Amino acid sequence: MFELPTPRTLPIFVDCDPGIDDAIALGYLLCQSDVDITGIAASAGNVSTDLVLRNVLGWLELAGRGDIPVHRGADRPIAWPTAEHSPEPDYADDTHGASGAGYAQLPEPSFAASAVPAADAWVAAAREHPGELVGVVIGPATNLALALRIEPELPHLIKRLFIMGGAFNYRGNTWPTTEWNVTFDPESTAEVLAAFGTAAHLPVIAPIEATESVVMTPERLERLLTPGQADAAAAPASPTASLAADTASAPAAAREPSPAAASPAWNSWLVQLGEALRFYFEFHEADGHGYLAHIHDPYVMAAAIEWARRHRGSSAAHRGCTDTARAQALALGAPEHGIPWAQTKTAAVDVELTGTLTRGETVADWLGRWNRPVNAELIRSIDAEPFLDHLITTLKKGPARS
Ligand SMILES: [Ca+2]
Repeated sequence: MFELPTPRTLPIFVDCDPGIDDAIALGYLLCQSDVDITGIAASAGNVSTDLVLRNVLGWLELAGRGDIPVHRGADRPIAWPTAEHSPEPDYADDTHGASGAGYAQLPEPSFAASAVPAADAWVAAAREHPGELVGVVIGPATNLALALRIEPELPHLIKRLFIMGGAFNYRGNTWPTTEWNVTFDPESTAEVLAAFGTAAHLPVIAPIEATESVVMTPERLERLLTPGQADAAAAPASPTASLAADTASAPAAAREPSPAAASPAWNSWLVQLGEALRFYFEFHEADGHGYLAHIHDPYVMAAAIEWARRHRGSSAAHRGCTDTARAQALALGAPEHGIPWAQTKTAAVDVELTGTLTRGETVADWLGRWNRPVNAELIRSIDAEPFLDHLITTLKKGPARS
């Protein structure tokens, strides 16, 4: 029987800098049949804007999703000279490979990026879906900061903002106390946090002390790439295999769809993701973490989508919200709403812009010493095991076939 496709009712705008963990997050996004991907902004960060743009287009091409609008981001952090010949920022090519995609071989895109720049695209998406759009920033916040200069009302047009970035009271992964996205463009994060602190729903920040618990290992990658027993059960199954697949205590791999359940195109996508991850494992090993990878971005994408799913529809209070949810949130330390797979805490947060040793450090005023209003909900810990099971199962199943 012909099945109608799921209506795409959750508008999401993504700003990213793929980047290997960004690629996983984009893969997860492509697997969501109810999400309306209003646009993807390509931000300078892990590699240059040119390479990030190429990677976004390449990963989408591989997935057969040339229909998604992709927008070129700014070339330089907002506080840098705007002259065309301003120096190149430092990129994270040691972490993500010279291309930004590790050992993955991405196809030449058959479609072009949109002519609309990323900052304008943020504004257009927010205006088109007032009170409904969920924004996900998994790269530097440069484009969003530029968008705020075009449309200062963005915090009241966007339903909720989810940001991967920062390191609060934690050793950094870039400088001793700083995280990559914020280090790349500290002024942009500071501007975004100052503006979005007045939003009806506080922006959600997932810093590295939380996201580092989401660890991809060679074993998990193998689970992702190897056909599981679920397929055998779906085809000519042995009674034992069926029983195992139906038993809650069975290993996760036995209950997962195999790549064979997805389309051949998606299988190719996963194979290239595996090649990207091989590079990521090698980097983390060289950096002293072992042969594994901290995958920061996919959690933030998933939390945003799942939160949006639980809060469907237009946020009636998106303008000048004075409801009790926000009032409660403003009580120091009280989370506004349940964020999936996580424990959270609210606080006034800001970015160090002038420290001689700590520029780019994110600071949370846990004890209210600044006497400033709370402006963010911070992920303090992630239930990594159930989230990783969910992530692997989702990626393995692939996008819904149309
Ligand atoms: Ca990223």
